[in-house]
Amino acid sequence: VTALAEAVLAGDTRAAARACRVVDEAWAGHAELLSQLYAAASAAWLIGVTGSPGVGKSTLTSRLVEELRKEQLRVGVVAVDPSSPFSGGALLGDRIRMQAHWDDAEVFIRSVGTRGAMGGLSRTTADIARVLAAWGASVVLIETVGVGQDELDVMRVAHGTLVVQAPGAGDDIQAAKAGLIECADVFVVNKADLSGAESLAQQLRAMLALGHVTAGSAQRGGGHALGARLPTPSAPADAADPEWEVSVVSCVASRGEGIAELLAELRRHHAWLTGTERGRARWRQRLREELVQRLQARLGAVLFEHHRAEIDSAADEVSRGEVDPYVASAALVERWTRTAAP
Ligand SMILES: Nc1nc2c(ncn2[C@@H]2O[C@H](COP(=O)(O)OP(=O)(O)O)[C@@H](O)[C@H]2O)c(=O)[nH]1
Ligand SMILES: [Mg+2]
Repeated sequence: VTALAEAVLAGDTRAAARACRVVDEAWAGHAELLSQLYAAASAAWLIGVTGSPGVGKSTLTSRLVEELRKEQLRVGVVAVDPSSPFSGGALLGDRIRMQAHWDDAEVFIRSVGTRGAMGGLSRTTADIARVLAAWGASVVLIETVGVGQDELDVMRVAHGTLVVQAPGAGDDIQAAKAGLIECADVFVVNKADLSGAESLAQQLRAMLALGHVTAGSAQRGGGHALGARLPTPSAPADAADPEWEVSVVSCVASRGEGIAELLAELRRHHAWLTGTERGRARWRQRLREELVQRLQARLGAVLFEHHRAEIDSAADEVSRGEVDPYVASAALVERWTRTAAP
């Protein structure tokens, strides 16, 4: 493990590919490997790119890679394709759109095609992104389809998240899921060459303005989902420590238009995240969520392994109708927490 970690840290591409497999398939030693890579990986900038199928995420990602390569930066790309049954397999279309970078030794493209058995898709994606970061990528782009909760959870590992939308995709604001909208640090209206793009951008800006209102009501207990990551008007306006204002950038990814502007906006977001109190507090919160997720996965596994016999016999009692699952689960937890107490 240490030899592999050292090779990855030295920037060896084949070692990075191997480390990706170790992590993807949760081979023995994968946690130790990741632990050895973590410090170096923390230096990288992780950018999430999400949105419905066909809006142009892969095209946009490829253009962002191009832009970053102009600055001689090493870049990693993690394409999340949960529907793919092939481990490590990417959609053919993505391969074609990324083709420009396949023979560039400074670009590492890796797809996550399976739901990792250990802690799910978001765990695997975060870990793969960190391997690429440890290999030396200054920026890692993570492309995922914004459909299920799993795919959205993936975005939590990113410092900044782009939510891509396009006109005529049957994907106007009304159709967009609240979860997807809450992910956004920057909205991209792609396919700005098509009619309807300007109106889509206007709708998004109007929705963000509305978010100012609903975010406040969420804080007062209204619980409006939209408010979660949007600026809160009830927070005192503080010029020295501003809240991040979600913005809207228009692009024509297929022609490379608007990409430099988009990257500049992402950098502005990153400067906010790392350079302000509120930004740093948000990032700490995100790291805490990851820790809790990992704890839940590990505790669950330990618990089920350790108490398998008890769980089996409780399941038998439930199936015989001797007890209901509410009482049975409460009784087990009660017993375990009592045993665990000092
Ligand atoms: N008109 C137009 N088409 C685009 C643009 N960007 C991407 N496309 C096309 O949209 C389709 C889907 O692109 P893709 O990047 O695979 O979308 P993804 O599924 O979100 O990754 C492809 O045929 C692209 O060529 C754009 O800015 N304008
Ligand atoms: Mg794609």
